[in-house]
Amino acid sequence: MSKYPFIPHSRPVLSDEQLLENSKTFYEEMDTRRTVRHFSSRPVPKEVIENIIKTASTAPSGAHKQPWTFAIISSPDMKRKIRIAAEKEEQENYHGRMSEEWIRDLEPLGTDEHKPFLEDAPYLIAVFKKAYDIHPEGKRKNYYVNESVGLAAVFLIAAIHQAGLCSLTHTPSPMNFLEQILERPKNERAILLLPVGYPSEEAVVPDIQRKPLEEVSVWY
Ligand code: IYR
Repeated sequence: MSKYPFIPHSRPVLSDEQLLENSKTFYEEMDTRRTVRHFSSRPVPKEVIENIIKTASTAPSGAHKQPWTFAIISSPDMKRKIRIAAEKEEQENYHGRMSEEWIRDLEPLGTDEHKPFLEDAPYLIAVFKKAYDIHPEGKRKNYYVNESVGLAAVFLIAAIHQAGLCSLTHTPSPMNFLEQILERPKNERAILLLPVGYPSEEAVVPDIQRKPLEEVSVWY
């Protein structure tokens, strides 16, 4: 017997029809998710964001360490600072640091160095990975940190969509300015910055397709 407690867990056994319907409904819902780059400033209740973060934090993680911090930014002053710092980096990316191939690959998405969404969206969520935990007795190891935080980010993006909102998976590069502006402790590294809210009335998304099942799966 483990010296740690275990509790029973089960799922109701559903009919095949019900499984089919559930899986199809969820797929169809998720297939309507789009990355949006034009945000409305329409306010969103704080409790909605709290629920979204709680959902993200249900993601599996290495040794259940949950090595993540979600920083939620709604202060206009802070959003402005973040936009200025991100645009400074992106200016250099688009005009020198990125290869010609990279710039060409981004053309269908219509991105550039201007990031007004960082001020327009009612919330920015910055996702930090915790390389290790800081305890009074010293450092404690975390495991599979990149994978764990990636999984939490996926849950976050799905929860934002399911709530009825949009996000942009933004990766300003480099993004250490987030650690500085938000004054995060030294064990935290920024991995993503997500504007969250409603799309603006003029919002458009690129007319791009997802790969079909046959192209993304192999069956044995
Ligand atoms: N970080 C830049 C460039 C960029 C890179 C990739 I890969 C994208 O999928 C989209 C953008 C920017 O945010 O514009």
